[in-house]
Amino acid sequence: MEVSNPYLDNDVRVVNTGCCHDCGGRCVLKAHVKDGQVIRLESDTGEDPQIRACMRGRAYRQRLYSPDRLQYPLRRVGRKGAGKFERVSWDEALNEVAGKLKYVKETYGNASILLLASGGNQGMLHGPLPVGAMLQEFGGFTRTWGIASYEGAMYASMATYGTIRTGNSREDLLNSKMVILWGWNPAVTIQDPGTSLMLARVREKGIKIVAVDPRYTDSAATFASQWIPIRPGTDSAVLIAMAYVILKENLQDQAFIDQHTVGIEKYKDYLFGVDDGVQKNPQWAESISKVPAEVIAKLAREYALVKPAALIAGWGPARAAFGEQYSRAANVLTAITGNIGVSGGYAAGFMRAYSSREFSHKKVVVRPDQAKPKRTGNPVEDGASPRKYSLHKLYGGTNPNGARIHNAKAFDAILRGKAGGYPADIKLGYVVASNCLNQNPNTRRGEAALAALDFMVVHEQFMTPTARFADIVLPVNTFMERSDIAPPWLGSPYYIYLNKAVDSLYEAKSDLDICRELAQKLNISPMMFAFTEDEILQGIAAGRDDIPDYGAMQRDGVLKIRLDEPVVSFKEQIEDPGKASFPTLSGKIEIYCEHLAEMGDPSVPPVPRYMPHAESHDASLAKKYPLQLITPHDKKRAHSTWHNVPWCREIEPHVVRINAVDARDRGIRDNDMVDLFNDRGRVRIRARVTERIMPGVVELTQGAWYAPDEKGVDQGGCANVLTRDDVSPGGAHPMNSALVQVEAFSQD
Ligand SMILES: Nc1nc2c(c(=O)[nH]1)N[C@H]1C(S)=C(S)[C@@H](COP(=O)(O)OP(=O)(O)OC[C@H]3O[C@@H](n4cnc5c(=O)[nH]c(N)nc54)[C@H](O)[C@@H]3O)O[C@H]1N2
Ligand SMILES: Nc1nc2c(c(=O)[nH]1)N[C@H]1C(S)=C(S)[C@@H](COP(=O)(O)OP(=O)(O)OC[C@H]3O[C@@H](n4cnc5c(=O)[nH]c(N)nc54)[C@H](O)[C@@H]3O)O[C@H]1N2
Ligand code: SF4
Ligand SMILES: [Mo]
Repeated sequence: MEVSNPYLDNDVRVVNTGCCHDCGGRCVLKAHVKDGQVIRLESDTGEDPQIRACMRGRAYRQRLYSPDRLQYPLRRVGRKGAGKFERVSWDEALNEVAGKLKYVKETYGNASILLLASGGNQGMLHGPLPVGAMLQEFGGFTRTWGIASYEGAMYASMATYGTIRTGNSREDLLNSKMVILWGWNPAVTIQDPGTSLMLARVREKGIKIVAVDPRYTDSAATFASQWIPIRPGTDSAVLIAMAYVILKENLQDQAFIDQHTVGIEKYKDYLFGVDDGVQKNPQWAESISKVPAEVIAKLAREYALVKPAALIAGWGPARAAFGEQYSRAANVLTAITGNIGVSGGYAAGFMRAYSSREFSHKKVVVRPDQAKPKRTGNPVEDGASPRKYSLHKLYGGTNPNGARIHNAKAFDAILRGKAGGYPADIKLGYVVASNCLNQNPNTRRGEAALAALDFMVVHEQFMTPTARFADIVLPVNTFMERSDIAPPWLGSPYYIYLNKAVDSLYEAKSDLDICRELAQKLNISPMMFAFTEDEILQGIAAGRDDIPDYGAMQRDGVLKIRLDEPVVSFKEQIEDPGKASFPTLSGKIEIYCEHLAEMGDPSVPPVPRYMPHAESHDASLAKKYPLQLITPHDKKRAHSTWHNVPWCREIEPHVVRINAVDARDRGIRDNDMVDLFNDRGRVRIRARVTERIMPGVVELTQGAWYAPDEKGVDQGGCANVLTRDDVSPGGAHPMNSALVQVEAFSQD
């Protein structure tokens, strides 16, 4: 949709579009197009709240017109991973993909086709959707479950509240008296455009902001008046000790607890050592977390007394072994202090504030026969039982069935198949909008797995480390070359309409068009493919009652939804419990979760607990690998996307951050080359010696592209060379739970 602007060159049209890769935003971009080329990008200049693009979106021309863009279909000619390909026609490429799909289906069955789909594009249409529709119609496929982003936080949110809609509108933070950024760094991760602006206003208003993070993040530096460094993986201990202090000193909101929660007595049994003889007091938590006992006690008292207070429990600490325990402990703390359902408070949880699909918190208890659906839409999954530890009695969240493979285990499943306890022997990998080799844990095992596949096809824009392992690579266009709708990230009420700005470059096509052509070769006709792109988008919009005028949204490139008042999750339940209940099994906030209790398994305790694991700071492995590695999200990229964009790379070099104490012990100076390694792999990279990370912890942000040398040492700085391909019982990926060693690198 074009808007003419009299102040501009008459040959320039301004296309209202947006940016929607997988970062914490979805932003307005206005593409200035001249002679079929985007010559300039600007962002939202319209009415408040402005949905302004960050530097990555503004640098998009360098991604769109990158000399590295994949231009035409490619067929592998060298060894897998070597990156040697030859140009083939679309017809040849698609014939080969269709032939392999048919062969694998006939020879091994549909379950041997594994869809490795991820969130590289966050539009509602393009990306994995058409591929799933196609493979479903083809007789089904094996699907993964387990979102790396938030699976642990989601599990905890479901167990505690029965829903993921637990957040408040960002502007409601202005009504808080204290805001705790617990493992939350929105100055970098965005977490809805406008969040940083709101935090700046919170600070200007004199509201105290505290940051709890092993790193002195940009958010801590910009907004917080107190930084509490904490050992990774020990947050649940500190949150549990805060509950201990509050209950011991009688600072809890007892009326709230009595009316809205179940299980406080059972939690007290754990806190006061009735279970195990251990008092979960601040001294106990200090010895685990390195946070001084008096700091814990003070924070607990402040949080309980300065009301309302907003504890924002980020997903990063939950992207860890037993990550769900941290989230559970945070949720329960917000309940004990009565900070739920009130303006200025915050329930933690999954933190979705607004969703057009979920206006009210409906309680739906899933009957046992429904937990094992006969028809799932994907024939491979029909009739499969819920996976172990699934919260299958609750509606929503993820309740994967046993026919699915956890995303972190995809490589292991490819390598071990049914003999390893997986539901299928995988032969064919179908990769879309995913750089799984780089982004899934344990990259070197990933290499072995991708090399072991009989066939792999990748839809991509660039020759990523994953695409190098493909047999066929199909070039995909970007969101500037097609139209789409992007929903907001977490809680801001708006949609972006991404109008196509320019024609597809080179021979690139959309995922939708690729699947349309492939479907013909497979002799199938999925219903979706009978419609044009615009018809499908209209259909998507029609399913949402908060998009009243598709045409206006398309024209403006954005639909800002006006809410009568800021969202405060669970306001109805708290104001009138007679009328509304929590969508949990008990109808209340579950400090003690009956659904978990029924599992009778100590790894999913019914009350939150601190639980060490094989790569905790004090595990026996720490003698060999004494440093804890965390792998946060980077401002230069959204995961691996924008990695190869020069304007973004200029911002700062990719380094491992290490505290001066640890560096000195190892003879490492700032800017030295170092080796960062464990039994899974080795990364060679420059060190940044800094006080912005606590001793004992090193940081390597995720997303830089894996680039192994001939000895298998990664020269690219890919964090997942070092991470564990394990799964927490709640489904969390343990990406912040790896032990490593760092050594100065010397040539000899
Ligand atoms: N710029 C940018 N923004 C992004 C993305 C991106 O790649 N780049 N990705 C987007 C996506 S898909 C997601 S899921 C979100 C992720 O959003 P988050 O999960 O919130 O992001 P992270 O940076 O992984 O983690 C947040 C903070 O947790 C801290 N942390 C790590 N381990 C621990 C711990 O054990 N305890 C405590 N207290 N803190 C810990 C990290 O130091 C970091 O500052 O970000 C989104 N936004
Ligand atoms: N160590 C560590 N690893 C992590 C994390 C961490 O915190 N630590 N975070 C995890 C998280 S939260 C996430 S969400 C994942 C993200 O993992 P991925 O989703 O795999 O990573 P992305 O780089 O966002 O996108 C993957 C690819 O999608 C491609 N792409 C973009 N648009 C399109 C499109 O329209 N069609 C197609 N076919 N391809 C497209 C991009 O070129 C890119 O190569 O990474 C996870 N990995
Ligand atoms: S990268 Fe994310 S925050 Fe930045 S412009 Fe794009 S959508 Fe917005
Ligand atoms: Mo994510």
